[in-house]
Amino acid sequence: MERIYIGMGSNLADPAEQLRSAIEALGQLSQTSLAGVSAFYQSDSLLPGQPRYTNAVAALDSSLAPLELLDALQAIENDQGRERLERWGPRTLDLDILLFGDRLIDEPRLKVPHYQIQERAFVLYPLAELAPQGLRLPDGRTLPDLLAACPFVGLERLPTD
Ligand code: A4P
Ligand code: MG
Repeated sequence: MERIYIGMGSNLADPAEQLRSAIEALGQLSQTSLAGVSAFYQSDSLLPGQPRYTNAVAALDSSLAPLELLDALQAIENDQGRERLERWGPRTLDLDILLFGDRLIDEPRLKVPHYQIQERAFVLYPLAELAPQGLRLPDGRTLPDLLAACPFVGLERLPTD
């Protein structure tokens, strides 16, 4: 079993509902249990002219291999109507593997840690709700280091229900 953190994002077709469906699907993956889910956060798109995003992070404990998990996440994205028209285009659901245990993965289909964790408040703050304070990236940086360098700007934490 390894602890895995998944970044979830949506900016089409009722984003909060997309995230709730994704969480349910993550909870049904084989060899995997859902260990926690952050609050939902809204923020403007990194690309201008797109609808606002809703983002959250989920923690999984899984014995799936990394590429098996990636396949499963892409199947969930497809089930929820994801159409890959353009890179970075608006999407019903995006599931990114942020961290996979303490592994460094550099394969054509999968780079872990996700390449922009450190720049994205909408990833770091929900991650911080779930991860232990002492969490380290494979390169040794801790979560508090990353948070200190990434201000909570433009993020709106939605009330949990
Ligand atoms: N891939 C490589 N590494 C990974 C990984 N760690 N997790 C490959 C998941 N996939 C990984 O992804 C393209 C390919 O990346 C996959 O086929 C997989 O083999 P994709 O999801 O099809 O394409 P994408 O999402 O358009 O690209 P990318 O680079 O994942 O975009 P991002 O970085 O997710 O950016 N603004 C706000 N506020 N919130 C957002 O969530 N997201 C984006 C999209 C832009 N602006 C945003 C947000
Ligand atoms: Mg993606």
